[in-house]
Amino acid sequence: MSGFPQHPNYLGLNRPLGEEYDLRDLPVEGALPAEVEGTFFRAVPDPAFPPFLEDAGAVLSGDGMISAIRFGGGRASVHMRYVNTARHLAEVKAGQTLFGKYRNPFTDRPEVECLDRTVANTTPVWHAGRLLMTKEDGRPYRVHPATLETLGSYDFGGALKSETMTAHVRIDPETGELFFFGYEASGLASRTIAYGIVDKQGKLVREQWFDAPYCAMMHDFTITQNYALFPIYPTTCDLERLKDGGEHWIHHQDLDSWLGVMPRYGEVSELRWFRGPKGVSCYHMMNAFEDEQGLIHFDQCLSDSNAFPFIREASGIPLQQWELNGRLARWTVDPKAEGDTITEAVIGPPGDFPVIPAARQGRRYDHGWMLTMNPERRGPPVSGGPVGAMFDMLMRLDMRGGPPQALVLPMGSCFNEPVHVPARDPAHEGWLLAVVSTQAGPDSFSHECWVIDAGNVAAGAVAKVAIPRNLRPQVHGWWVSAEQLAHVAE
Ligand code: V55
Ligand code: FE
Repeated sequence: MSGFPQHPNYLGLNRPLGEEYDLRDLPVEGALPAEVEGTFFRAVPDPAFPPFLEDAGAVLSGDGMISAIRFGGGRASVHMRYVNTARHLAEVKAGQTLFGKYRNPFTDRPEVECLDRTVANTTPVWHAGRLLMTKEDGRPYRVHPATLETLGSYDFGGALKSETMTAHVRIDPETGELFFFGYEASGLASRTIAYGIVDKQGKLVREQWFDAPYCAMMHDFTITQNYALFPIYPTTCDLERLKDGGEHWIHHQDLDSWLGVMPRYGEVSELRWFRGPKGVSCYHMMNAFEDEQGLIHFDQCLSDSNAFPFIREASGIPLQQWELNGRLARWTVDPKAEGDTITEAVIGPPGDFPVIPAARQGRRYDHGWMLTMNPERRGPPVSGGPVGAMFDMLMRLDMRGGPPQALVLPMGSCFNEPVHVPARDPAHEGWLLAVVSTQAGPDSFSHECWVIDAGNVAAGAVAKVAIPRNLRPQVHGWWVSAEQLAHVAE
């Protein structure tokens, strides 16, 4: 891969690779737990061709690749394929980049006007026997879980009206329903939010639309057993700016944040907006739940400004990464009370990539895991990923107030987001799988998939699977058990 700019978006761990492969019988150190049987799907953005204009936001526009690390019978294999989006296929055919800046179609080459420009690079979602590669700026692409072949853009059999669907869906563990939203649902820069429910069989049974207070970057949302919660942080889009060839997103420190709260099976007319602090931003929520008093708690990786340097730069915000006051914050609202008050409590460290057991989605939970930076590290973190710095510490947080546990990596190593694999024994917290990358030279890295006891992360990996290939940083992953993989939808 050549011709890429000398920019951190394309250097070191972020070096474009574009390699499709299948490697079986990977070297395993330690013993793979028998119940880790299934596939760890990972979304890995990887730009196939150099950009034709300057765009720091292109770090989010890498062509989606799907990586599958398969476990079974004490063995592991790894597989990598491009998602053959309309965009990727058009660029392969042309032998060059045809699409311009991150989420600005007015900067595209004229021949791709009206072509779907999503890159399906953010989360592999499994639901009702289907594997979907998602990105918030468009509709998902369906991928075959066994062959990794792209089956095409997916609209729930023609039922989806929204032009977009989030990469952060929420699945209720009891009903099996998938809850999702899409923003800019009725077009570029629109305030329209779509809210949808897909039943356990994969049928889109409800889609309602409502307006956000302003057009905001809405990366994630949450559900509880009775509510759907839509957070709005003041990173906004403007159609005129896009038409002028500008940035999709500008962050505003002086604008209110909001939390939209509605009964999850209710009407959008019942949605109420609660007012949050000005200028804050969050990409990922850990969870949300209702307590015995009916209060709603909403736990999120919050910071005082947008975590992406390219967005702060475009917004003229001089804050550095270490000045963002990151924290795991709990917002509490009373859906039965008058007014629009949100109360905030700090319940955990700065960091991101929060993970909980799928069985606790929308319910009170005892523990969660997240990535953070070792406060005692001496020296710079590994460069890479969209923020430019990779996390080097995994934490297990006890939400009941017990002490946290930490797994600290040595200098030069970093974590990609873990997935949780449940254990059969209810007394065991299960396993975490995470790709760990280690710098070997200025431009070379080694990679392993670690299997970690989720209840005892401080003990380190119980098994390490070597991946003898180059890998770019992953965005999100999804665990699909062998049992689930046995039921692929038509
Ligand atoms: C994020 C990632 C994206 C994106 C918007 O992690 C936000 C946050 C990989 O693409 O388009
Ligand atoms: Fe995300």
